[in-house]
Amino acid sequence: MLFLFLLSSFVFKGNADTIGLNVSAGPKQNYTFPKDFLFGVSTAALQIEGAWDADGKGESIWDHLVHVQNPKFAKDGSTPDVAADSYHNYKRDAEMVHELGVNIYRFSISWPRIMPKGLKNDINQKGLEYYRNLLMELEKYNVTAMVVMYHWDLPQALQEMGGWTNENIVDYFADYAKVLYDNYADKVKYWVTFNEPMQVCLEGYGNTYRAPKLNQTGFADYLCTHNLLKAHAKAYHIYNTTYRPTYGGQVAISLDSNWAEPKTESASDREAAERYLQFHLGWYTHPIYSAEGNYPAEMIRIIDEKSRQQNFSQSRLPKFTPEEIEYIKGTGDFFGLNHYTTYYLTMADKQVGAVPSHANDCGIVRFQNPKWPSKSSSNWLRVVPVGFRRLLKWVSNEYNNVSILVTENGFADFSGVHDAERVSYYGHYLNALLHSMYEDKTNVKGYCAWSLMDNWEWDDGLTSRFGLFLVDFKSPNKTRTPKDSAKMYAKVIKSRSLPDNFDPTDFSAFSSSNVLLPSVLTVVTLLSLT
Ligand code: PNW
Repeated sequence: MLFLFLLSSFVFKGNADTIGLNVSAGPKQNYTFPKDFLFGVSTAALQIEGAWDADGKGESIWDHLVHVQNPKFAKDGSTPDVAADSYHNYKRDAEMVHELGVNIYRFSISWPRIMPKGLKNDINQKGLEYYRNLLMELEKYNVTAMVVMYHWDLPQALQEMGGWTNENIVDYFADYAKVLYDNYADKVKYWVTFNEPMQVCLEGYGNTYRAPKLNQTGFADYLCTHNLLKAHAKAYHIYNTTYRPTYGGQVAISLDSNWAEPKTESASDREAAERYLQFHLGWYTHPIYSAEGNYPAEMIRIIDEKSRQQNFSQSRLPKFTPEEIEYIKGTGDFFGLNHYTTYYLTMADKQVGAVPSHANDCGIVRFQNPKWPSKSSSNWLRVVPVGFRRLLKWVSNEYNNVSILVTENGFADFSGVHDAERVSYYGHYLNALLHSMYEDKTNVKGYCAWSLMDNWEWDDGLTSRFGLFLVDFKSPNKTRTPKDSAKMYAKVIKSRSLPDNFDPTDFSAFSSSNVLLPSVLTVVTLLSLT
């Protein structure tokens, strides 16, 4: 028994991996969350609302994907047609938000629910009513609304005109934003134009991982980003000039980023990690948050050069005019950051990806250490809290100590209310956040957990659960039940500190992903039987 104890503490508490990264973000301290620190919880319309064609809602590109393009898209064959049925359960949703004791509820509005074909000549009053009701419900509980205008569900009618590759979408999006401001500016303090534009453009236009599965990397992903950034800036300026004087809210964008850890300390690996960050996060954030604006210089240089070599008459990376650079620069009142996991980076020693492609333009290789704690239903989600701390520092250094609001962070499992892994994940990542604020002096203003409840997790369907509340998808009312993590999060918010029993060296909740323990247990059991 003693032997087993010693062995398991060696296996699970020793958290330096073979390459050398200690995944813990730092030792136990008595840091507390400042009084004005904002806690929140996030969801997205398509993932929870259901009612995909109710009361005049138009078809979105995700409806089209799962009904027409590929009904087997989600690995369990499910669709978001009903999901958690928040269209009918919004009162319970608001009540759950209230039970957690958070300050902010970040949810998204479905563009085709408000404008069925995406254009302003046809506005669906029932759709407008739904979100107004939800906002009033939140107001009742004193919860501040953070509204995401676009969490990936483009009206299909606009996709048929080219979607984000059609420059006219800048004006269509601006019209949509105005409708939202006109109807809800009195009730919304924080506006987020786009959630994770990289998933929209790189994975949806450059790949097949998200709708509309265009799979035209090296072209459509760059075009999509170009128009999307202009649409973001236009929505920002409209608020700034017309609505901010009256309502005084804030407008920003939510960007997703993994942390990129150099595989070794070599100059080449460090360059690969930096290139990863610039070609993914910087692609979106340099134009908005840097002092000089525009895409990262290194990204422009590499893609221009490769395009020349590939015989194109112009660069595959579109150019902003000097006026556009100025117009986009500074259009974020805070930096919305979504973060889940970490990768190692190294330079590719041969061509990577198709020629041309975004991956080939990057010319780097990323991988994870299979020994990093995991045990998640999302195979990419490994638990590396120190990566969160380093990413926050990178963003702060790169963008002049910008105000950061973490708009998503969380962990997925296979279901159940006793979710020790999620409890542990939140402990570790909030510990990283506290170390970041107190030791690295980053300007983190708030944190939203992903997600309020289990939902339709895109290609993972209903199999991968990110919720603080469990949703019984089989029950007629989609019954919601708080998990242990919901109770833990509520306590953290109330006490402004990490749980008393939190141990930053303890990753044992994720232990069964480690192949060593099961084999050790088997050997020990066999030995004890003989
Ligand atoms: C985010 N990655 O997506 C989305 O904003 C949510 O809608 C989603 O449910 C949540 O994270 C969990 O998946 C991402 O692998 C998913 O880098 C994966 C990655 C990035 C973002």
